[in-house]
Amino acid sequence: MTLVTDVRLRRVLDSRGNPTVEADVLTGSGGFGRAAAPSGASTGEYEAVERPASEAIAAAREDAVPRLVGEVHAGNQREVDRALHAADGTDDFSGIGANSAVAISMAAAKAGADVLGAPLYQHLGGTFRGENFPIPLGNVVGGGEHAADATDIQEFLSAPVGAPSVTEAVFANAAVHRKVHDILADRGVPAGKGDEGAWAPAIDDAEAFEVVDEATKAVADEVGFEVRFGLDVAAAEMYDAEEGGYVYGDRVRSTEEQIEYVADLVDEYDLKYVEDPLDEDDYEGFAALTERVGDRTLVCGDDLFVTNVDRLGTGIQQGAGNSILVKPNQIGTLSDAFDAIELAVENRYGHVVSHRSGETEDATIAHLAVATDAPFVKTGAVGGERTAKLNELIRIENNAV
Ligand code: 2PG
Ligand code: MG
Repeated sequence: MTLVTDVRLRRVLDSRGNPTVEADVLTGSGGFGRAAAPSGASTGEYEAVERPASEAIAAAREDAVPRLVGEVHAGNQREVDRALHAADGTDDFSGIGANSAVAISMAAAKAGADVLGAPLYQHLGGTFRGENFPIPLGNVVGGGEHAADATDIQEFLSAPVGAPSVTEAVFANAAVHRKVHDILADRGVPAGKGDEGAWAPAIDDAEAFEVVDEATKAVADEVGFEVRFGLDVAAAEMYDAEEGGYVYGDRVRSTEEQIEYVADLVDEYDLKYVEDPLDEDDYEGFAALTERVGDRTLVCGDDLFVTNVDRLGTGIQQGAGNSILVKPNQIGTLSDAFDAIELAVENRYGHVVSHRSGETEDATIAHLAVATDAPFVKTGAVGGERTAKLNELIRIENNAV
């Protein structure tokens, strides 16, 4: 019923105006799925390889499409993803491009769900999917690689941990985003937006902490539930071995100072979440920080783990972090992302399903987060390519998909 009958690939725009790969998968019984690859700016060194969109499309047309059409069933995700690996022939998807691979993998899942007449989250998660909805982490202030002349820390993330529903949580994040703007305006600080829709004011990190702390507390008072915040330090982008550590404007923090600094921030601001506080090669530093603050905050590996079971396995052995960011395009297929989630869950690591800074209207990650019972989903606070996922979460909560 779900035998793949056609795979169509095209270039479409992403939110930064760059070309990305969109895939349509068609099956027998009229099944149809469409998905598009996102794209990172602060990409980890160990991620699967994204090729320029036209090259990825040409390579996938030549090598992958013949192995899919008439050969595999869209309803059998493992079969689809094995065919993508076989067509690629490398261990980092540099053959057909992780962007072609992930677009096809996600489109096949949607086609499989379509034939079954089931919502995607149910097809991916089964009837026994978790009953808990993920708390959305909303990027409200940011800089790093996502905006020039703004904060050194890449993302300040609103975390409405006490929200009674996804809907309330989504609106709380939007309210924090608005409140941040008002506080900045009161301080006479103009602010444009970065790649993910977060405010990107020319302030230092210390002032951003003040502003986000004030905004989350004000919104918590208004909505009547707990709203905390967290960070994506994206420290691999700051780390410079020749400079001897982490470069913040004109000061450099050694690894020990960085661990001390982040641990102090966790306590001072009661941070719920700290992503990539150290360099992507520094398992030891991650372990030291996790030892210090892992009982009260999520220490999450993004560039450290790149959704990769081998890297996560190393982290688990060393006690590096206590959670993993999951981005399907970092590893190339949904099956690989599921393997990483399974390993995380078995080892009591939390998993946080995440968007990329370059996105499209594709809402697959909203379904992936619900299907796998993720405690958190990171997908921005405002902006069309972000609200595509947030509104889908609301629809899922309302049984409206
Ligand atoms: C991150 C992501 C998403 P990018 O670092 O977590 O916020 O950014 O897609 O640029 O890697
Ligand atoms: Mg990150």
